[in-house]
Amino acid sequence: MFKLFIGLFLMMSVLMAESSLKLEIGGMSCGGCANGINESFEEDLSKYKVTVDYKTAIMDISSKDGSDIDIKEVLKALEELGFKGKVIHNQ
Ligand SMILES: [Cu+2]
Repeated sequence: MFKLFIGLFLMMSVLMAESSLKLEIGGMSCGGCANGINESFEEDLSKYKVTVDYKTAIMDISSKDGSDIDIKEVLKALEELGFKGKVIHNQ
């Protein structure tokens, strides 16, 4: 039983490690907000390729070198800019 748990945990860890993600962004009030997020990531987190669409409130993010995205780091960066990110899709 214990081994099953460990197995499931390892499987989940693998599934949760993603090199590209979609997030829903809360708190944007205009297209400038989306641009601000894009620019901020280009400056401070340029290891990620980021596209933010104000109309859909969706952010696409992928790591340029294919490594796993540090989701905590991404959510923290968004929070510091005044936005709330929520992962909506893993692929
Ligand atoms: Cu704005």
